Amino acid sequence: MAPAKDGEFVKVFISKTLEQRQRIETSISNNFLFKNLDEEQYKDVIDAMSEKRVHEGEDVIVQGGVGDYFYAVEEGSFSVFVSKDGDPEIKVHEYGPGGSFGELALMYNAPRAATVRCVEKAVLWALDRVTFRRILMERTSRKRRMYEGFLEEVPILSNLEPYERHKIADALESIIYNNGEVVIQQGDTGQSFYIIESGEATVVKVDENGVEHSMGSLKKGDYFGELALLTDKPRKATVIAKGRLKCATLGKKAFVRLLGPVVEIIKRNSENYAQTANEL
Ligand code: 1OR
Repeated sequence: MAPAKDGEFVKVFISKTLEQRQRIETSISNNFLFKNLDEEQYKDVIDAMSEKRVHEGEDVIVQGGVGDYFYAVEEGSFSVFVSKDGDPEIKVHEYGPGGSFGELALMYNAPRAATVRCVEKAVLWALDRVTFRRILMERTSRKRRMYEGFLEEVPILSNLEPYERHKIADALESIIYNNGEVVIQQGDTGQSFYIIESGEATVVKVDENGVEHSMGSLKKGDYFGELALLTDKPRKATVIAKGRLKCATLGKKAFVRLLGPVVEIIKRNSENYAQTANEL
């Protein structure tokens, strides 16, 4: 360990090989909590991480314990268990490569909210509490706060666990469109899913004879763009901003992973469009 001074912080530096650094980079490359770090922050996070190997059946985190580390998963898998009021524990979640856990106790100075148990021999990268709070906490809690109230009011997401909405918040990015701007173009390949934060959008569809039909409008809390992601088919309609439109967007991979619990409802809802489109 060779500590280096940075203002009031003593940076944590755990020496590692180039190969270990590359493995960390791969493990966090698709993790939203590590997005948009500047070069120095990114380097500080990698410098501070330590490798932890765990075997099947080992508890990395025990519910009620004190928060010391945040973990990013390189390989292996984990199950998450919660026990309420002394009742037997219930499995509530799973993590695999690219996932991360253990942020809650560090963010809120709270006891560990769940037990995280290794299911399949794993390699983890552990980040100490001080470095987590200094570099990753601000952006994470800002985003969770920013989207929390909004996501609670999105009808399709209202029945999710608060923690599931937090994970969605981590992955959302807001985009603003001006009046008349095309958000989705009929025929394009689908990359993202959209939820309207404010403003309105109109939906139009051109039929095989080139005739344009208005398919209605969308308002705050409505979502669109799910169909191409669910079916892997081209966009079925064009969505245009009506006035200033602000959307929260999720990329395709995050949509599939995070909206898993509501995908069946989304699919059922989308069958209504098929009916409307057939009536054209
Ligand atoms: P922690 O520091 O509290 C346990 O340590 C970790 O398990 C926690 O951070 C999260 O990273 C992770 N509720 C609470 N923590 C969860 C949950 C969860 N899932 C994963 N963790 N759920 C709500 C259960 C009522 C599951 C939601 C899908």
